[in-house]
Amino acid sequence: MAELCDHIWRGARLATLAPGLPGLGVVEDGLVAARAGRIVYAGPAAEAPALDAPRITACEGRWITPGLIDPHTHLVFGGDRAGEFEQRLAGASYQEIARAGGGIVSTMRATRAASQGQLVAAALPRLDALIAEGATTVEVKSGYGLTLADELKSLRAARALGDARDVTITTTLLAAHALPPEFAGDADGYIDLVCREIIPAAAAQGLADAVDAFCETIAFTPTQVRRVFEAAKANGLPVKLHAEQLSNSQGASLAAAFGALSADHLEHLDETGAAAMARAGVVATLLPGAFYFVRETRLPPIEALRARGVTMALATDCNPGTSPLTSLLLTMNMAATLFRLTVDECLAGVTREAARALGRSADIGTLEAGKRCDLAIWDIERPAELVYRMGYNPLHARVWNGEAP
Ligand code: DI6
Ligand code: FE
Repeated sequence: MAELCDHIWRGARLATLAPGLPGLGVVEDGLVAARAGRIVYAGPAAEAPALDAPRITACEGRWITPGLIDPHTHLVFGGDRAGEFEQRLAGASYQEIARAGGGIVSTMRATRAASQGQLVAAALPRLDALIAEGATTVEVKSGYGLTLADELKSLRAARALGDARDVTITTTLLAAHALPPEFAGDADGYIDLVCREIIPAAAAQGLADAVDAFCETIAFTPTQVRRVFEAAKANGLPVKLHAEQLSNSQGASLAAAFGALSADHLEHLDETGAAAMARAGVVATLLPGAFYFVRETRLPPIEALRARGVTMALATDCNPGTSPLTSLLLTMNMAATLFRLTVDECLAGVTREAARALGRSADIGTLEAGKRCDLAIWDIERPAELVYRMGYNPLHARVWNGEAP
């Protein structure tokens, strides 16, 4: 007797991304079946068990990939920085803009002034842009509140985004993003607040899935980040790190020592850092949108990462200052064009490896039985089209948690 499912997609070409299969794990005449939001079968139609479902969708040769995953965004913030962008085009430097009250502090002020509902309303169009291109999971960081109340408000706004749309939101507490002006000259005092109050409160209220920090000369030192990581561990939260973006602070090695899920940016990563990441299985999350927008010229050491078997995820880094980007398709194009990633690396970067960067590989990121049925169905002839084109969206349909429109 045929096993009853909720929905079957047949006549599709699959990029399963299943580990163990070469490349994208392509299946030419593929079938995906789902029940109760989970994949029951994904593979060759010829090898499928007897399945039936009240809904059967003929995919007419379209490609199905896992739903896309954006594993690094700062989607929740108040205000915007378009005016600052114009000033920069007119020749103003970051320092001049910051001295005039702009930069990250202006976003902090607008975020503090906004209610949770206003933050949600501001973030929804950004989230919708990601969803429109097949994103089914999006990580959202706090980091523009920089007080206990405003960091928790930002995390609640992030969680509320997941209630407002059919998408999985994972939240990351990034209280150690920048030094708020009221702590000027007392970074250690602010780190005390982060470790003693903000991390424990976010953990106790179940508002954070992970803790992140910005390890940089313009942000926090490795010693301060270590304290943040120790507090995260003490509160049972995994860590990740903005590391080696503008200089080499040995942040990646520090992240590796704490078994971080990922180290992100990495333009200034050295051999020692790459080796430490490889040993600890830390995912390298590359952010080509930030690289592009700040007109960075130093490339992340892709060859060293490949040689050591460090897997690479890709993310938009959507934020108002250095990456106002809400397209994972364009992110893949930038990773290929600017970083010379292959098509297979790009697609794995926004699916299987992005799931690893969130510690969610058991649940999402590939088309495999038992995982959540998050699918992106594309009007394309070959996967390279998803990486090759710029500003064109070939998404045909998106399935989140087995729910098709
Ligand atoms: N890295 C960055 O480039 C941004 N934050 C971070 O951790 C800058 C954020 C901003 O300017 O608003
Ligand atoms: Fe970031």
